[in-house]
Amino acid sequence: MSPHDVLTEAEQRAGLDVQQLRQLVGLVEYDETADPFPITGWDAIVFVVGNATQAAAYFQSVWGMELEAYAGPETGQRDHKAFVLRSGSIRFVLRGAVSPDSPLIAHHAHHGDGVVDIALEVPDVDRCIVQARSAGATVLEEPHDLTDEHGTVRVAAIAAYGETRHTLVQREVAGVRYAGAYLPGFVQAAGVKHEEKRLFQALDHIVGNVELGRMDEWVGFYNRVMGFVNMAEFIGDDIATDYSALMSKVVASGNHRVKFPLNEPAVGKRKSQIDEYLEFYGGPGAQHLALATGDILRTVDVLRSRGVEFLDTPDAYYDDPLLRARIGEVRVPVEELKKRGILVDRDEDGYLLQIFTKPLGDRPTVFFELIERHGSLGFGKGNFKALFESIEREQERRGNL
Ligand code: TYF
Ligand code: FE
Repeated sequence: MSPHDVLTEAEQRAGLDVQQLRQLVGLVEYDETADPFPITGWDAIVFVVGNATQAAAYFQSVWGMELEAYAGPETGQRDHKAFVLRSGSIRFVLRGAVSPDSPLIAHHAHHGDGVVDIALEVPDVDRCIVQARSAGATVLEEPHDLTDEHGTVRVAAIAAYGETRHTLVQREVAGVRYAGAYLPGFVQAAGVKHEEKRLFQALDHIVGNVELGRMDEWVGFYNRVMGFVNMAEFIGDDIATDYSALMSKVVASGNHRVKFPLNEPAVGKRKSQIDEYLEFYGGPGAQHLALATGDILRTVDVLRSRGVEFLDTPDAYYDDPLLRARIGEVRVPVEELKKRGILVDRDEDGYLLQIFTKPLGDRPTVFFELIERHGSLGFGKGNFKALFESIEREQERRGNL
């Protein structure tokens, strides 16, 4: 087994193997001996929300996630509640203020519900911080141990775009793996089980929105600090001015386990969807999380039946004879995709199915994508036009175009 075939703790718990992951999120081979910042994979996505108690219920009952750990006043953490939810190898942590003095209140007042931390599991936190510092990253937390009766986890944190951070989590210290539920201070918890079969099993990518003219700086940040490589898929000037009103480049960890498309607004005829985000989030932040599923049809049906709203796709998208020529054979009749508004794209490696939700909270900021990959390593380039037109219709309905 090569070192980059090592699974994260969350992936192991989910019972996933590397072959399944390869298919779900499109992994590639790479030379890990030259990696200056080795990453095992995603550790957790941490959200600050206005009401973590209710958000935890929403993600369980609607998105079928399972509650696995908790910290709050009952466990000695008086400031805020934190619920740890899981679906497959994806771990969400939802934090909401309890104390009126909690620093989370100012964060939430500024940004609304959003992602504060994209935490990554790494084999060696100290090595990552030496590399990050020498590459000019802002170290927010020096490496330190967190310990409880279940063992020790070593963590540190570096700053990313806006008020987003990357906590680096080393779950094996001095040869011993941490055995607790999530991190020291959390207790194991269980909620009502809503789902026999999980609705999504892995995290594919997280998109960051940054200010006008700063996309290349952030691409450089991930290149320099984390040794991420640039992927071929990008939205340049040409596409931007025609219809997308954004520019985008994608960086990825060596084996593509962690992928970060980075968007900036493009100056166009109308107000960019990225400007709308920046205005309502109050600065740069995480825009969408792409959740990988092996059965996007069923997942969309279940989520719709529970009230999740997706962006619409006009019939013309499916009735275009060029679509059939472009996508070739896919695993279901196009009619089934049309019924649900699922988009399809093909490239030289295979195809993918994808669909986007409307914003999840009150502000037009964070949303989810569902993605089912069949060999394609891309992001749905062939769908950008239809997708961005649909996003703009929603923007217009909100009066922000
Ligand atoms: O992640 C991606 O690149 C695709 C397409 O604002 C996309 O999901 C890009 C930018 C955007 C919405 C979707
Ligand atoms: Fe995406």
